Amino acid sequence: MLSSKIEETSKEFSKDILSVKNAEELEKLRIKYLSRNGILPALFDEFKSVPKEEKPAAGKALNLLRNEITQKYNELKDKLSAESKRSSSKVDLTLPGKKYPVGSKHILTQTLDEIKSIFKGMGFSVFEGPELESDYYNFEALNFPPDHPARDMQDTYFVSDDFLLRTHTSPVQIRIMEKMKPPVRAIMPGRVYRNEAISARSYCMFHQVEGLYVDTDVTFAELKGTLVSFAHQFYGKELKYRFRPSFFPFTEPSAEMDITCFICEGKGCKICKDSGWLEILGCGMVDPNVFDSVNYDSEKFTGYAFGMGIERIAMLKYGITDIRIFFDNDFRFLKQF
Ligand code: 2NM
Repeated sequence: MLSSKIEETSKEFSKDILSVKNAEELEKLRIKYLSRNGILPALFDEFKSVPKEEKPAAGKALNLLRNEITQKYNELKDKLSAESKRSSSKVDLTLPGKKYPVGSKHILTQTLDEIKSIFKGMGFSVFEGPELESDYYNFEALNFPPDHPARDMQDTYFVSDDFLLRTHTSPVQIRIMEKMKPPVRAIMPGRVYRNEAISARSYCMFHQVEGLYVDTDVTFAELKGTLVSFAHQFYGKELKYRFRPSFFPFTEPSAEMDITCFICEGKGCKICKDSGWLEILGCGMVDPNVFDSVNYDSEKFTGYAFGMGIERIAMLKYGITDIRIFFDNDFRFLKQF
């Protein structure tokens, strides 16, 4: 009998729908009752063979059953999809935060920043200039004689007969003096290039900071005072120092500055090659010939200049024994600073 089947189906559906917990089970429910081969279409098939006088009552019951099933099915479907949306966008505020790696400046940049800041504190400005230079700015204006070994292809990267990769930052000092009248007090940091055999101690490119002070009555004593103050600020107040006579084409007299080896405290070790001293820079009083190149009156003005290699300074400070490691981009080295 159709009417009893309708009643049974209604009861069975009410029971089945209670156990549906997710979209997969809901789909099984839909297939069982509503799909083309499901229970509901089968009941409608049976309706066709119901005797005429029973049709109104049976039809009404069948329609009620269909409405009930589709309505409850749709309600549950909406409820489950809302729940899954809510759970997928849920933010768990108790989870620990993501860790983002923090980068840092290259150790050469950090060293240069520190050097710049010390000299700025003593009244120096900072200037930069081209890395591709002319023979004139790199050598001639700086009083290098025509037969100086640095002017050889063997030692310098020539790009053409007249142009080269600068071997020091001194050409920037020439350019500044051409533009400015004394007093001039400035440092010039930058890359320099030398055609040397590459080893733990020398590389084809490195960084320099050179400094220059020109005014009336500038003395060697002022040069020493400035450099000693720099060394104390950079390496610490306890350090001892000495100035040794030396030679550069662009300064007369010239000197090199040593500090006591802070690795062995002067006793002698591998870093200072058992001398107890570390050379940190070269310096001197600007040669009058250099002043002539830039049309400064060498009777009226005197000046001092100095230069240091940043890699060397950083190697000494941090105990680095191979210059090439600065340029390898090896993360294990870089992340230590
Ligand atoms: C050094 C050592 C000594 C220097 C001299 C000049 C200039 F342009 F004034 F002549 N610039 N840099 C100088 C002096 C550089 O580097 C080891």
